[in-house]
Parts: sequence; structure tokens; C-alpha cells
Amino acid sequence: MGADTFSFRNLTDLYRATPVTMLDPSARIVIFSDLHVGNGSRTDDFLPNSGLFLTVLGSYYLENRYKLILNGDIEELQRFRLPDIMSRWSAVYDLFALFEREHGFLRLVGNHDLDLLGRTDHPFRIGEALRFSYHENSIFVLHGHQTTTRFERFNKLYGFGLRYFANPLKIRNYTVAHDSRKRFRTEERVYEFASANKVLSIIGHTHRPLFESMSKVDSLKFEIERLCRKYPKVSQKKQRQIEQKVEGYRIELEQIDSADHEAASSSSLYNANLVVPCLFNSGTVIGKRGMTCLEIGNDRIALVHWFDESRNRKYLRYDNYETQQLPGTDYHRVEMKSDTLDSIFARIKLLAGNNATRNLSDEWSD
Ligand SMILES: [Mn+2]
Repeated sequence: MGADTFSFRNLTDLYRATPVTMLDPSARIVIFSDLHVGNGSRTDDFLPNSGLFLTVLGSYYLENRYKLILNGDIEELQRFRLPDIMSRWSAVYDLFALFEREHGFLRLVGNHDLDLLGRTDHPFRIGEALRFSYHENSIFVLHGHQTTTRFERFNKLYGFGLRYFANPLKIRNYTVAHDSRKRFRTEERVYEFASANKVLSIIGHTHRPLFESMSKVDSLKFEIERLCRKYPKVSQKKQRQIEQKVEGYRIELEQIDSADHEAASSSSLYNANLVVPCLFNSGTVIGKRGMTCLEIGNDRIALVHWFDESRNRKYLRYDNYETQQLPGTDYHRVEMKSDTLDSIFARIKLLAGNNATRNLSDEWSD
């Protein structure tokens, strides 16, 4: 059985085995993934954004009555021991417990915390996937490592290597997140499943935020093309506005360099003639320029970027984004993309067509 076939079958099995819950239209949900929480030492990837995460979670999402979904790779168990993680970051666990008690808390597993599925020394119930129904459509939340076999992922052996060799040498986390070929394979496999079944899928795992199956580079190019098509048809005043917007996007594209792991990658689902907007990725909490998450509420879904003004002033300079400061802090919220769920599902149905599986697997087979 080929790896792509394995992935499609595995995702199908997982999808069928996951119970469906109605998405409460009045509920607010925030989805974070890939925290990679360690023991607080220098090699703990969570440490740099820990203040941002704790403050934003407590002062914004808890305050505003969000339900919290953690979509895998929460603890970094390939390099650290669970008791060390839990004692160093008890404040994080206390916050999770508050969400569980007040507004709701759902915890899914990833490949770096996979061992928790069979353990009893962990405070929260952990699942493998979630399904929500929304106006007879389906939302599927999973970490994304389910696209690969354990062998292909090399999870165990790799984890062994990291914990016993890399960690004493102070080598930071090096995973699928930084290997663009593997990363793209995860994306295209979930995309194939999601478009074939007309399901809105939400993953983490690759650390690359996606909205409507597009990375930031894709979205910027798409938006520039859209504005260029609109340009000749509008008034002179509107043309000046478009010129300004395109210039802002162009500068932003130029600034995405190879050092920007979250955004830069030549691999793109957008190369297909029609992009089915079925794949979303919450990104990561441990990004160099801040953290990203997905918010669902008011019949909308949004990709949100949070950053620390004292470390990254990038978005403060641009007119194309509205930033919202969290009172009393240096932290800012930027809504990168947002749309109504109804509009997204309408386009998924229209664009996926009936032969999506066949076409996509033909195009993408190795
Ligand atoms: Mn992962």
C-alpha cells in the first residue's frame, strides 16, 4: 500500500470513528496547536512565547468566554519528561483547568505527545480528532500526523535521538515543521481527503498557518491578482486605494524570507487551477514572530496572529491590517484572514466537484 493510499484510508477511518457534535452557533472557540512545552530550560521551545501565550489565554480568551481546543503537540515528550513539564509549567495547566471548568476545554493528541493516549498521570482527557456539524456541513479537527505511518515519521527513533543526543548539545527542536517537503506532503494529503469529502479540515503539525488552503504567500499573491483584475473597472479614487494596498502587499511579500519558517515555502496548493478552501492550519504558538490561532464564532472563522510589540513591530506599520492592543500589555491581536463559514462551505462544494479524488491523486502521485 502506497503512502498516499495509507493516508487517505487512515484519515477516512479516523473521520468515521469520530463522534459528531453540533457546532453551537453562539459559542466562541479558539484553536491552538504545537506549543511543544518543555521543562523551562534553554532548549524549551515554548519558553520565548510563554508570557504571550499565558497572558493572551487568560486575559483575552478566558475573559471573552472562548472554548479552548488544543490540537496536538502540546507537551514536547520526545525531549522532556512529563513530570518536569508539569511542574515547571503548572500555570499553564491551571489555565487549562479554568477553561475546562468555565467555558470548555478539548484536548487532542499530536506526534510529540502521542504517548499520553495510554497514560493515566495526565490531568486531561485526550482524544484523537473532533467533528462538528454546521448547517449540515462538516468540520474535522485533527493534528495532522495521521497522514503518515509511524515508520515514515520515524517518530520513536527520532525522539530517542533528540532526547539523548540533541538535547545535551543544546540543539533546538528540529521536526517536520522545518522540512518543507514533508510539510507539504502533510498538507496535500489532508487537502486531498478534505476536498474529496467536502469537509472543512483544521490541522496543526506543520507550524505553517493556512486559511482556505492558502499560506500567507499564497493569500498575498491571490489578493494582489484579485485587486489587479478589479483595478481597470473602478473609479480613479478607488484606483488610488488599490495602488496603496498592492504596494503594501508587495512589501510584505518581499519581507517573507527563508528565515521565516512559518510563512516561507515554495510548495503551494495554490498551484492548482482551483483551490478548494477546505484546509486550515492554526500554525504554532512557538513562532519567531509571535503565535497564531484559529477563532470560530458568530458563524465566522478567522486566522489570528498575536505578537509582542517590544519584539516585533512588523504589523504596526501596515495599513492593510487592523491591530488591536490587549490593554495594559505590549501584546497585539491581528486578524490576518476571516470569512463566514457559509461562504467557505459554498465554495468547497462548488469547487471540489465530483471527481476531486481522482484528479488530485493523479496530479500528486510521486
Ligand atoms: Mn506535530
